[in-house]
Amino acid sequence: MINIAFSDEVRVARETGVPIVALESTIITHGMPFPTNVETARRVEAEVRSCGAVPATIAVIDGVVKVGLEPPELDDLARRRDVAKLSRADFAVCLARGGIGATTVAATMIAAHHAGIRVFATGGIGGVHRGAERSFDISADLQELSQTPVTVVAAGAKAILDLPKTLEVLETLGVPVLCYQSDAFPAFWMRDSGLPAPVRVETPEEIASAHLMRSDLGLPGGQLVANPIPEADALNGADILPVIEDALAEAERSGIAAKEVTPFLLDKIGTATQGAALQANIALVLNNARLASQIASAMPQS
Ligand code: PSU
Ligand code: MN
Repeated sequence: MINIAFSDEVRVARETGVPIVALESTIITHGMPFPTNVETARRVEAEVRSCGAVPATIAVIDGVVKVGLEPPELDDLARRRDVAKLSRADFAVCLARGGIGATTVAATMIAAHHAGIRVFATGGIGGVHRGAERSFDISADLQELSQTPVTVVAAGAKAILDLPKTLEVLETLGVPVLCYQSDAFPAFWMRDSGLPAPVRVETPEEIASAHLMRSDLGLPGGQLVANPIPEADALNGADILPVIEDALAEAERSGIAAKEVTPFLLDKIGTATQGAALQANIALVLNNARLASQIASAMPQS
């Protein structure tokens, strides 16, 4: 039996039909440095509340799937250095052993679906890594989007990835990529990756009805909503792209592989940009939290 525990806030929301937005925890433990990680996590939760929804930050603590963290739990998770990064492959083992783990996009989708939550906000998804034709490094996030009916709001994907291949794999897997009020697929810190939007959408209502229509059609899987970073917070390609190249070269030289790749690159880029990348990251997560709250509010509450 899986052990799920809801925060008080999420439990009340479930009973009273208030829309709920799932949030991941790998961004806290492996995506941002302390204390910015916990400050950002709190701000994102507050943003969801100010939009009339309830945040459910998801993590595994002592073998329990926590759907919504109480403030001391969030604090503890953000400070610890022994937290596993859990994707689909590691999730059940961690639960069975009573371990502690932060959920990636893939694992957060699995937990959200178990809890009946249909909308999830994050920063960027994992994707096809550059050189994947040699390394075979393709994030399990893509496969999860094709299997688990959760709508994930992200600012596209970072240019640490091979973005054309990432979009190709999503298309092959049958995952709709809905670019919010944009003709371009966004590239995390930048509003335009240079790749055209597979589908452009204009409203949260449209996104919510497309989600419901998928299940009416009997199609498994969710949707990726790609929400460009606000103009005022976006970085210049000329500033960020060389930093990405350096970080990739260093990862290659150091033989970084498997689940260490993404955290390694995020850390290098954060340090090299002296916080500019991190500030942009915070702004785009808040922006995604707002849109996810609007989408959740546009779905019928059961
Ligand atoms: N990309 C980001 N920030 C992140 C991650 C990805 O810009 O924090 C995290 C997310 O939790 C995502 C995971 O699900 O990394 C993907 O890891 P991997 O590439 O090892 O599947
Ligand atoms: Mn990987």
